[in-house]
Amino acid sequence: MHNIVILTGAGISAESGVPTFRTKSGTTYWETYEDDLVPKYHRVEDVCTPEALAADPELVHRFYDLRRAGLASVEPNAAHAALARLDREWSGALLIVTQNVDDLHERAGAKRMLHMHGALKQSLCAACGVRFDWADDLPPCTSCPACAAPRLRPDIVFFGEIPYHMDRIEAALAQADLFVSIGTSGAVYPAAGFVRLASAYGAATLELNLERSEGSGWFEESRLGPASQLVPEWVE
Ligand code: BV8
Repeated sequence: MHNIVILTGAGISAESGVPTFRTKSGTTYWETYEDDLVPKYHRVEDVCTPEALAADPELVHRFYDLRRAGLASVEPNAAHAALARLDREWSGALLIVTQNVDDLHERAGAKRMLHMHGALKQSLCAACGVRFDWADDLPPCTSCPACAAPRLRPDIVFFGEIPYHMDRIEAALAQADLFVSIGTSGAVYPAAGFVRLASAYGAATLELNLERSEGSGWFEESRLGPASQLVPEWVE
């Protein structure tokens, strides 16, 4: 097992207190954020599509501002720490591909990782594609004087947009001896299809999840339980 690719989803951050997207009760993440300024959302389409950003940028920015603010009160858990230790100690190739937009993998010390759906701590100029570290007083888009009006947006991959780093992910999957999926429902593509790609390339496949995911049938092995317990056990 020399080359490992690990896919993580909202479930790895759940025990840190970050809400997941799809819960047994059916209440989705998108409906759990509200405050006095913004109404309760009822659909992904309200806050996580390019059309939503165009229709109501204030609402979309507010939704992501709320989630970014939430990062201040959460910490990495034992699962993030175990992956960071594996990253430090593993001599073979290793890539952590996270669907999450929180910064818990980085804060745990992970280095060989990427955010395929973007990151709350970044913003993007939609006019020229330049990224900024998020700050309260966001700098004007100084990199593109040509921008008549810089169009800063959350550096988040909305539904209908192409995830980041797909070439790098597909190259890693082609070389993988082992593909491990942690804390994801297997509901969102193309991430949900990675297990099939890895399998087709001959990799062994393992799922660590609280409950069987939509893609469980594609894994050689599924271990069910909380990530904070399963991941350190697996890394050991
Ligand atoms: C694209 C950023 C084209 C925003 C997100 C019909 C069929 C198939 C596909 C489609 C279709 N119609 C449309 C599509 C495409 C669409 C899609 O897949 N839709 C789905 C809903 C059907 N996908 C897209 O639009 C993507 N783009 O396809 O472009 C393309 C692609 C490739 C190449 C060229 C062109 C873009 C998708 C990205 C959208 N942005 N996030 C934000 O975060 O606000 S998606 C969002 O869902 C998050 O990123 C999240 O990570 C992701 C997946 O959710 P999960 O992470 O799995 O979280 P979830 O709550 O669902 O599950 C949690 C799991 O953890 C559960 O299983 C639970 O049991 C488990 N768990 C809970 N607690 C624990 C635990 N496990 C362990 N321990 C615990 N304690």
